[in-house]
Amino acid sequence: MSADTHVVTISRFLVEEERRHPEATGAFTDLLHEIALAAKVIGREVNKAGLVDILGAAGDENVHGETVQKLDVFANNVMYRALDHTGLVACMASEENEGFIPIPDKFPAGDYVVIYDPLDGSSNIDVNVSIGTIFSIHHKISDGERGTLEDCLQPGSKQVAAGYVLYGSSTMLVYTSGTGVHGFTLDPSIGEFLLSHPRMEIPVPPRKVYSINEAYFRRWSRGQQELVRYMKTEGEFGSRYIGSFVADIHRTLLQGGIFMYPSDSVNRDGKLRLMYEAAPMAMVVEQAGGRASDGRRDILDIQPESLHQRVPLFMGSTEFVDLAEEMLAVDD
Ligand code: AHM
Ligand code: MG
Repeated sequence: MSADTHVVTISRFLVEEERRHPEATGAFTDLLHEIALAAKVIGREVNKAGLVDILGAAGDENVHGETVQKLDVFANNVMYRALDHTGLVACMASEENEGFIPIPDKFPAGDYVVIYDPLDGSSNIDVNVSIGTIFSIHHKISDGERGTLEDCLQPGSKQVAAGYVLYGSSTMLVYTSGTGVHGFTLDPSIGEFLLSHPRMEIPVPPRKVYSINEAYFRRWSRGQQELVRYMKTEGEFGSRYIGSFVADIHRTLLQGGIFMYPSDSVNRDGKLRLMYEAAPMAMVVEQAGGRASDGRRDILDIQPESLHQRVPLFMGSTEFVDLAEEMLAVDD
């Protein structure tokens, strides 16, 4: 794409970012290219999801005689296969896999650790609601040539980069590598992500919106109940809850507000996963000027103990996350 069109493709953006870091090897740029490619492949299938009834449902054979995979299984495979052979990655972990994912011996290993939720909110597919992919990138810290579990279990503050892909009314890729948050929208006619949201920042003052599954009200702690009661009465907040994490966080980034998935009497640690959902989105939200907390401490400071650990989550405009922490203190 030439400069005079004023269109910045993700490729051009990444190359220009790389030039600003003379020590860069190009490996990070290559890695993000692979993730962007995976996003396009997943997005293409997500857009066809409404056609399963006529083209064949998961488990059926499609018109080509191939078995149709469930979309989350498909997305998981696409992410893995986009990265396994590149020589850029030391190991991976996916919300869809029990253990950490080594790089097969037949491929060279690299220095990056990639952790992902390949298709979050997949229960929303059947009703045509936006879903997303979330990714988190660390440097390998172990000494060996190939990555280990220790490389995956690093606190969010050590992330090199993080981001998400939203399969919504358009497909967007949003990421940060620690110098602001940048959003790209897929132009399907040319198959390229184009820079549409440079330097995203949560607006100040923010829109007063809380986002929580309020049906769990009776299970909440006293502090949590008082917080939501305050927001809807004296606080004069509005309410929005899509029930699809990537979409709820994307709205919060663009408009402000607070997303909450607290602990409750049934789910003591909430529902969302620290490594696949909370930590990467916390890096994005903090880079956009917001905050992310488990109600007591910053999400990015939490040292993970296991790959699939869950964490209560309060994320969005700084002033509302601060307010949540203050009001939840009555529970201590
Ligand atoms: P999933 O990993 O099974 O897709 O669940 C994650 C989703 C998130 O996208 C969303 O924020 C949350 O579950 C909604 O949960 P609930 O239906 O309990 O409100
Ligand atoms: Mg998920």
